[in-house]
Amino acid sequence: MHEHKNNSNASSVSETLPPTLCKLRTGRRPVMDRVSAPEGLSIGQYLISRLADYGIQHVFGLPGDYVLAFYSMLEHSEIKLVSCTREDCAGFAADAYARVHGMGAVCVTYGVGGLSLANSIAGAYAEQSPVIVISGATGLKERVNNPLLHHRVRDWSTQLDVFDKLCAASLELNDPVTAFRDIDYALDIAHRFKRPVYLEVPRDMVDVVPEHSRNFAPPPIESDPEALAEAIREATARIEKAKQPVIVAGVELHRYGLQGETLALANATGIPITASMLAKSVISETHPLYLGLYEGAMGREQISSFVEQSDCVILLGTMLTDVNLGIFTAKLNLANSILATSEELRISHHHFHNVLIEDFIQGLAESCPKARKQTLPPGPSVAREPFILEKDRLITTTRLVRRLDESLDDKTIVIADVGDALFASSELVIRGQTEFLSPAYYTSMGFAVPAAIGAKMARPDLKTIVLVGDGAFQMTGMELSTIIKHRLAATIIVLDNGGYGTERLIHEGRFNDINVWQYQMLPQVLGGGKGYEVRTEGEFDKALTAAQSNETEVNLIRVHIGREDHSLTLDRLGAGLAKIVHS
Ligand SMILES: Cc1ncc(C[n+]2csc(CCOP(=O)(O)OP(=O)(O)O)c2C)c(N)n1
Ligand SMILES: [Mg+2]
Repeated sequence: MHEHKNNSNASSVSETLPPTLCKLRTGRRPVMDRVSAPEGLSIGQYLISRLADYGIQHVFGLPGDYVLAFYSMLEHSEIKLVSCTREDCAGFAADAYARVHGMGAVCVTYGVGGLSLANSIAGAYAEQSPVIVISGATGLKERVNNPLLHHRVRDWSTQLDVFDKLCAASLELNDPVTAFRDIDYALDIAHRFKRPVYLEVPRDMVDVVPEHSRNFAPPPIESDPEALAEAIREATARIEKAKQPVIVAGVELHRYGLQGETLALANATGIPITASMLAKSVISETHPLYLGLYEGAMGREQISSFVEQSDCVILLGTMLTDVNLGIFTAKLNLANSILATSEELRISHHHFHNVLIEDFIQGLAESCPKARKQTLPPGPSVAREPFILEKDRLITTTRLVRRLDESLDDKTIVIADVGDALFASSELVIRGQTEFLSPAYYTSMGFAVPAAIGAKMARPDLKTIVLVGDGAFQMTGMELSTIIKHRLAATIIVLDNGGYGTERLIHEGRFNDINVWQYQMLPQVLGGGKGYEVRTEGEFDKALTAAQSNETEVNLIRVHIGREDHSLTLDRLGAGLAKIVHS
């Protein structure tokens, strides 16, 4: 067994994490075993106390009569309520808060609220973001004789059934004896499996103080020691035999707090790291062993061929989604790969059961395989050309991203919406760890502006920059109103190409054109912040500089982008897909 050289690295990474994430970063272990529930608490009060146990300091949402009693209880608690303009926006905000903070919560009313929230929670499930969904509901006593109460659709349980499909656990708190246990169970599931959970609270249960309450003892989840040892032996042997091993870091490394362990493995062995799009910035993109994003034909050619020629691709916490794999233009040979996720571990064609990803990565780092020394392609910060501003030149997406890149530091979170905003921002070099957020798998438009609220509430110390297309902005951009109401500082860059540019590439049609808004006037209309309208590189430079130095309010920069202009990444994807279609 080799010495575990970089033990210290894991702790230095955890020191840079926000305190809550440090507390939660042990992945599967329960946050707290409640031996007995505190006496005299009502169901609503108990739920609030447990949210606080998980470090949740903000709950996003929108009230309605079925949830007012709980809302008022929340308002009088230590937790801050953040009301949004729509429930789906509150869901995106809670999702971003969960990604940055470790766990998030959203609270809405029955039917009209919950069903509007469903799409955001579907995204949280798909991308493994632990959001606690709390919904009010009709009182149990009100249901006698089956009346048609407002917001009800079909059955009393319709909304519960919908969320059952979108969450890792869905429970109605309809029995005082089991309510505390159900709350403990749901929170434990969200924490350990990094997925949303749903709690429905009938309005006449909020103030009920259970006479007896059951406790939940979270079962331990542990690796099978023999399977673990064998998997580490086999992975070590493969890595030592390989000519060109490479790590593809996935989003689960962030969700389970395994960046430190992964860096320990890379630093000790010299194995280079790439990341998938959904995991962008899971490892700081300026780390010396970081090569860039691996995204099939969408990514830099040098990186794609390095990974695809590798005889040992080590996929750690990576979801094999179409976007991560460059819309399936990636040519990965799983027979040459080690794939470790929270759901499976396979080494070539051998499948191992009951091995936790955290134990596997830690064990592998400790076994410290002797990997061959390799000549590496340059990392993203070295590979790029110096940027020379051309003042009067009409700005393009690629040049905008280069200019933006110049202004990034390790105190800036970038949030990208779906569309070319997402593809273009893959070209940014994110300096800090986990400072890039995007819905890069579920790809629901409208994520980014509301997500800025959640991210900013979770990390007020970091600057927040949003890149969003005009189409996506028209979906949820009114959430700027909440940003302004809470006096949050953020820079929102709206890429205005008059419509759905990404879709135009796939299929032209007038349905891809949208109504033109004077986006730059919105701060004035909504009561705060500054708006800018830019066409040239010089104008963008000026607006960005002003926005970056304005740390007290929102700055909206509307950038006119040519109708046919695309980022390099989107161009590469188009070319890659064309090759597949025409081969
Ligand atoms: C909620 C939702 N509806 C529809 C889509 C399908 N869709 C994917 S990209 C896109 C166009 C995005 O337009 P815009 O935000 O202006 O970005 P652009 O493509 O112009 O860069 C659409 C409609 C989606 N991803 N999400
Ligand atoms: Mg557009």
